[in-house]
Amino acid sequence: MIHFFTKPHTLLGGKENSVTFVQASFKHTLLMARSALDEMSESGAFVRTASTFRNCVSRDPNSPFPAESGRYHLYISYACPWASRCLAYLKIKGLDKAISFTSVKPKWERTRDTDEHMGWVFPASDTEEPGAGADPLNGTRSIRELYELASTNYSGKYTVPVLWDKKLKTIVNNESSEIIRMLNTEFNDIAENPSLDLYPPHLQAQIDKINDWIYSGINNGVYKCGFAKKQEPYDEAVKNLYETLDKCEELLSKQRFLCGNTLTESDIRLFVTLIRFDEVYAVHFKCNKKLLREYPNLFNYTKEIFQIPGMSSTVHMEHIKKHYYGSHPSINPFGIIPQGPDVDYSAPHDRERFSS
Ligand SMILES: N[C@@H](CCC(=O)N[C@@H](CS)C(=O)NCC(=O)O)C(=O)O
Repeated sequence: MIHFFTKPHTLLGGKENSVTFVQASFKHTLLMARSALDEMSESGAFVRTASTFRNCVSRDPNSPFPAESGRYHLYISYACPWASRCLAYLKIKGLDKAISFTSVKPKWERTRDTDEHMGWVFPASDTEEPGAGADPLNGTRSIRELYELASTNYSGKYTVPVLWDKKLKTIVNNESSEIIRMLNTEFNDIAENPSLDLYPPHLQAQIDKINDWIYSGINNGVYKCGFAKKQEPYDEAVKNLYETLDKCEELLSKQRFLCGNTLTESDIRLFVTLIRFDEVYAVHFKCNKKLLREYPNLFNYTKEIFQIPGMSSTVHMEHIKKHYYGSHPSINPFGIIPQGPDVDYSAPHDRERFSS
């Protein structure tokens, strides 16, 4: 395995990157986690572990991972909100010709015959599951095998997204919050839309702050509701989720986007959770106190972002529903996929009212 630690400071920040929140009482459990379903504290609360591969692609041609067209591949699942952040950047920055991508199948399957691990697998052919493709680079059967190619002694979760370096045949980075920062700035020489800056210097402090409370209240908040194994942590997560949604609703009643009148990274990060809310989280994760459709500003805001050119192609609702309802038997033992509500995000929205 190749170790390079060349992390530009702009890629850091945000609670999801931090390993310091792992407290002694459940450290052992978390370090052993092989899947999100194992990430549990003793009090029955869901606690997400940090990602492992944290190198960076750089615009500097002399860096270990220089930004070159055709060199990198993004492994995603259309179902996964974290991977979908990265796919959204590929599309709106116009990088989908320079960086290829493949989606796995939506439903977790056994990744090996000799143990019980369930995770992301590739279809055997590109026709087996619309949207999903066979691994075009390494011929692996699962995301697990990719991690094992990159590291012989890896012992963490086998998560998507994975930013893969075709030249060095390794994982560059598996943390979406860092991958999107690289896609925003480091590939501008080859991006079709280099002037779009979703993390502009004058808004960085504001974006970082917003990301923090949206991550813990909403992005990760819905998982804390859904994966709680006791009433108290569930109640607490729901309270925090709805306080945070109310705060967003209030903000978006006064301005078009989270940081004002321009789209930023914070909006993409919020969008990937909101687009899954009524179809999945409201039912599967018991986030049913109020639906997204009952928040006029948040709902119209979600429609507006969905309608940005390129964005709708990142939302594959069939994959999203098949994954959540089908991959967590402890929550939905029979894997039945609810038929509704089939929300139309391409319907007109009222956000132009903020244009000057
Ligand atoms: N912090 C990571 C989280 C990625 C993540 O949790 N991905 C989930 C899919 S939504 C996954 O691959 N889980 C596999 C597992 O839990 O075994 C990121 O943002 O990139």
